[in-house]
Amino acid sequence: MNKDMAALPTQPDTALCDIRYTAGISIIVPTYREAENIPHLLRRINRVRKDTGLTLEVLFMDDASDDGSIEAVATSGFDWARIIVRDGGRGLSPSVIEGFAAARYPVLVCMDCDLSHPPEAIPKFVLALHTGQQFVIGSRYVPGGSTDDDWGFFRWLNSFIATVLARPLTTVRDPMSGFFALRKSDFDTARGLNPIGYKIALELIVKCGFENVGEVPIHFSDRCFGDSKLTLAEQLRYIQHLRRLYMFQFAGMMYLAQFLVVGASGVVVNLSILSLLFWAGLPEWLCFAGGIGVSLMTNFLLNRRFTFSYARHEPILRQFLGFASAALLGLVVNYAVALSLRMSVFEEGAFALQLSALTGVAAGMGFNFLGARYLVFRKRFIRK
Ligand SMILES: Nc1nc2c(ncn2[C@@H]2O[C@H](COP(=O)(O)OP(=O)(O)O)[C@@H](O)[C@H]2O)c(=O)[nH]1
Ligand SMILES: [Mg+2]
Repeated sequence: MNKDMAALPTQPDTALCDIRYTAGISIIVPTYREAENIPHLLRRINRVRKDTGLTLEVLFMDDASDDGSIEAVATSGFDWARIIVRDGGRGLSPSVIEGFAAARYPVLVCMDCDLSHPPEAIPKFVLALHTGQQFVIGSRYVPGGSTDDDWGFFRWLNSFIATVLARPLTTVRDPMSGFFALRKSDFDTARGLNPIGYKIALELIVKCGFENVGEVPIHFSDRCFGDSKLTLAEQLRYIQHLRRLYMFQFAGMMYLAQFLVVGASGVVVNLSILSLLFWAGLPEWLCFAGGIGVSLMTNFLLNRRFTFSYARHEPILRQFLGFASAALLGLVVNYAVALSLRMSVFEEGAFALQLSALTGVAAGMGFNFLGARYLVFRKRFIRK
């Protein structure tokens, strides 16, 4: 989890002198139909370049905009700016990821082209990386950060809800920001990035497990030219993205939670079958056995289908025998723990018997879960 998310103090300009000797910055700008904005952005970046002496390149990752973007970069006269036209279909996150991979300098910055993000903040990002942060975000929601005044209530609410939903994943105040920086070496070691959706910073923070994430306050301006490409479909995709990140971050807990729900359903099945058989006039020993047998099967099938769905294409008989053996051993563990507790810790007192039994049940269930998770439904069964 990220430990240090406090806003970075605004650094005095003199501190920026040191960073001009940094090995270089690659600024990645995903673009789709931003021809009007490109010259303005490049002019502002050029001013930063001159003021700080930073070595940098700008890489526009364009999705075949066909609106004069290529010409806008070519005629800018800046040999440190280039445009890569992608042809694999549209997508903001994949553009950024490809841009990071193609970057030539060790510090990566990602920003929008629509002049929402002030390039003047980039030196502070670099400084923050130099002074120990692993990931730096241009933030609207830390002291000193702001948005243009004409943000309506619904736009604010939309952003607020999206941020709150990401809260269990990170304590960063503005994880929705598309303005951020990191080291290329950290990006190169990132595995399993999912290039879906708009929220690439959140994806990187969660998947790379950064310990130190800093937030630099920025003023977020409204776009001057062109239209936003953030559609409703893109926002719905965010929910999907969140679910994946939750699964990634809390996988162990999600498995246990689902296993417990299935276990509870097994209790209901057991009692129902038992009552049904008893009502049909069968002897009690058979009623108990029927209840246990059927609930064992429904538990197995539900766990196979939902809790450990990654292993549901593997041979069912082998899995069932493993599951039943783990359950049987779980009963033995349950019994042994309950009995030994009764003879040592809970020798006397009110509910001592019940407490021993409950602890036995918990130990048995824990054993069952671990057996199912790591032996019966092993991860190596995943099919690519
Ligand atoms: N390459 C690429 N860039 C995109 C795509 N969609 C949006 N962008 C760029 O991503 C940045 C942010 O998009 P924008 O429409 O401003 O989103 P908003 O700021 O959330 O309204 C801009 O520079 C866009 O040009 C896309 O499908 N492909
Ligand atoms: Mg924008």
